[in-house]
Amino acid sequence: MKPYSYMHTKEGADRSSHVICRYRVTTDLPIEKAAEALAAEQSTGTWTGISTLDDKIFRNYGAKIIGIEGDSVTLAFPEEDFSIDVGGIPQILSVIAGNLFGLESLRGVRLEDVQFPPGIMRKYKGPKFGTDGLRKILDRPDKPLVGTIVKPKIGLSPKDTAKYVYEAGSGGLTNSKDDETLVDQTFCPIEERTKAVAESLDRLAEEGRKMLHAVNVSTNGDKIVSLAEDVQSWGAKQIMVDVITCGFAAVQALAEDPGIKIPIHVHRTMHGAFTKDPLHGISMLPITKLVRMCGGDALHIGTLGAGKMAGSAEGDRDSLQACLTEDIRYKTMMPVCSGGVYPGVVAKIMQASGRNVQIQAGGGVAGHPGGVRKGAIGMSQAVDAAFDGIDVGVYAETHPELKEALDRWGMK
Ligand code: RUB
Ligand code: CA
Repeated sequence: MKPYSYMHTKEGADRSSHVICRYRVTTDLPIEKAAEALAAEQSTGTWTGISTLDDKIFRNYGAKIIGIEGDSVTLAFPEEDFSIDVGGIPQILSVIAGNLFGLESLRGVRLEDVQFPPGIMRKYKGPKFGTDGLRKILDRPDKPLVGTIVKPKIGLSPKDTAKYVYEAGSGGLTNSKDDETLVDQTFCPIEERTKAVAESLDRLAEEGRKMLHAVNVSTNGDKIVSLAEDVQSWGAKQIMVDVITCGFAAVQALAEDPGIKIPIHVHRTMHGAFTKDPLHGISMLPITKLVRMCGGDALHIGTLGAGKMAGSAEGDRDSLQACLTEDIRYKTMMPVCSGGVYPGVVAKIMQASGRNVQIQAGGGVAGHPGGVRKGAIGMSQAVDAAFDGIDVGVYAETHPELKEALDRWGMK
């Protein structure tokens, strides 16, 4: 009755048949002992040697400790530990990001990265639209997409919301979206809002402006797909879902529902509860990989160090790369930079992100001294300038809406 032993697992594992997870571990134990505790908890599921565990089970199904470097521990979980068809992402997470966070012997554990073998990747379809699909709908092949979040998030009626969207589109924005907290409150019922916004989008289209607005369908698991289908039938051209509060399975259910034929914008509200602490929780990188597997078409990844939300530029860059890498079988997913964005930070974001990105601003549009339309013009001008490699300050000299925005908020 041997307890879990590092020596026992050291021989390595074939990456093509294992899920590889890298954890950052903070502990008073020797790091090998901490790695054993992690591997044991997430595979044999107990802390001591047990009579029901034989070498064969251990060899075939036990997590292998394949790397220890400083405070970083890499575990390899055999593919057979996962139950993809029935179980899916909820089951995957309970293995790679489950009870280990609560282990008393570890002061902190952070899941920093995960790599899935082809056998598991094949079971997921990835985005239906992705970056190219969104660009095609918007007829915007090269420039960053530029959007807004309708603000304030409380109190606007469907008519106010539709007016905001029309003004934003008239000012040149390609995207707008509901705030993550707005679903079907009495001040802004979802059916009326969706229909009113659809009219604005149609009017914009008649005027030659293509625009998407993501309607937030975040709700209970038993209702989300039918709500999204309803929203689509009321004229929505894009839906939004809060992935952390609704779950990865909700994103997958929306993406794989044959009736839903519009792109999915994925918000990450609540992620800060486990991404913010560098020593404990889950980094955005695994979240990004899972959202892309499940079929999100666009995902919030942070502002690469430029905006109001905490997040390291380096971590955001990892997520950006995971959205856009062509090394995996799925379509690329649009990275969304949002949170405290205004025209004066656009160049800084684009320097870090490149052109394949959606940049969006709520207050940075609605707070413009000239109103939403001028705010949208100012944001669009900032994107145009940065895209053409022109200094935003210089561009502002001949673009009054941008100048007013820079006068109000400055440059970063
Ligand atoms: C931003 C906003 C979004 C944030 C969330 O509003 O409403 O919820 O983007 O953060 P504003 P993140 O532009 O007025 O700050 O994108 O980092 O998940
Ligand atoms: Ca918000």
